[in-house]
Amino acid sequence: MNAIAATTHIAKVEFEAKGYLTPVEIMPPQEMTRYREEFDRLEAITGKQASQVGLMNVHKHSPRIWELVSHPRVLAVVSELLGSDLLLLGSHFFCKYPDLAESYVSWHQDVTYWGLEPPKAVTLWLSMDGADVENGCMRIIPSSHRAGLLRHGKSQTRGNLLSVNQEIDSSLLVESQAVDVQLRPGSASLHDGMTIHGSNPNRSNRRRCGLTMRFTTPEVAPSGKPDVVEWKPILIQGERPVSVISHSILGRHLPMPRAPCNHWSVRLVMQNPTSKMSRVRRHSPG
Ligand SMILES: O=C(O)CCC(=O)C(=O)O
Repeated sequence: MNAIAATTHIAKVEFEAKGYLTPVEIMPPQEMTRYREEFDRLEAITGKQASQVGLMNVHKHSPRIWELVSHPRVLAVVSELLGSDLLLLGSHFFCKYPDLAESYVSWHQDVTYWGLEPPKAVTLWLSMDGADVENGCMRIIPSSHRAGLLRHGKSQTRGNLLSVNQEIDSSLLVESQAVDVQLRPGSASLHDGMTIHGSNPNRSNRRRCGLTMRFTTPEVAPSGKPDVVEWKPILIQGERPVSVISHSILGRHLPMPRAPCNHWSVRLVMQNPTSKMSRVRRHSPG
């Protein structure tokens, strides 16, 4: 095994054992400035309140955010874990402000409401501002992905940024085992879709913004279940899973034309023959 193959192997073994990998440098902190400026621009248009979790799939409109989700280093590290054929399910900014009402992210497993069959996904969380204990960095329970999917109830505490206020009861996990995922700007963590994670409120005087990128592989299909996220995945690297994928408007807007996986919506309809698409309630991914 050569040195690069050995590093790759170690990263994958560590990820499979612990359910996460951190820190992974995507770019030096100074290179992050131009991307942070783009987030600042989007935030100025959207407003802080809505920018906490409202900026979803911006890579479809902003060439600069597209550069992040298709960054060679991002794709290389995700490929180490999932293989070279990759679907980008979506991207989502999570931003906690010091001057808004306190917000946090409850303990949860990502794939619970993601409607993936099989429920396989990896999130890359890219630090835009720098994340530490004080400003509410992400916290992860090591090896928790091995316990399988846990029951999620509703949080009783105000300020949960998750879309349906889902929460794993604290009696089902050992909170003292949590690891703080502190990251400087331009660095990332990766976690398995089954890994339990969350984050505390931002108690600093600094913003804490991260861009989550959600990846899976082409053999994964929508489960067709109700009450799940409706994804419009993009085959961001590698082979197309089926022949029905056609080029779409994405190709015209983005520097690197890629087709969305149209077979997903086809399968979604086929697996819900009795339910109208409009009746299927959908969640946002967070
Ligand atoms: O940014 C955070 O604090 C939480 C992010 C998260 O829950 C996720 O990436 O799934």
